[in-house]
Amino acid sequence: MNIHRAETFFIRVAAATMLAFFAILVYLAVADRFVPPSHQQTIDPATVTSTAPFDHPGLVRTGPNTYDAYYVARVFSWSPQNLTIPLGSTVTFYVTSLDVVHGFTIPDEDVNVEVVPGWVSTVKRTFRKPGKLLLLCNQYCGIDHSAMYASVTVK
Ligand SMILES: [Cu+2]
Repeated sequence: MNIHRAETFFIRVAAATMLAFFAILVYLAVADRFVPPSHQQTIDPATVTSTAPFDHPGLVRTGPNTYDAYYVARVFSWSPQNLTIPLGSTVTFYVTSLDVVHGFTIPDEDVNVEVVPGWVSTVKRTFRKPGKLLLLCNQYCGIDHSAMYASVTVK
């Protein structure tokens, strides 16, 4: 078989590029521990509603100005539907899903995390502006996806 020199050259360049990308990927995954920011806590979607603290979703005070907020997503609602957060506090959200993939989004506060059944997604935010914020689902999750919203009041 006769392969032209130029073709051999470009096959080698393409193979070297793929090997370099693979080496970078392995380095980031192993040496640099490059992992998603959350999705490290698992939960059985079938028992979420009977597993603490998700059996009573809502706000839990953890310090002088810090809170944990537990949210459960299901087609097509958020629980809790309304949450009041004290102005100036830092809230860590723990969000999980009972059914399909949802997106936990508070657009006005740059909060955005994917919610995958079987996993607990976390995101932290300090609320410095008072007001009523919209909480949306930003992953198409079914026919009534557009009705999947709730509110967060900061005061
Ligand atoms: Cu949804």
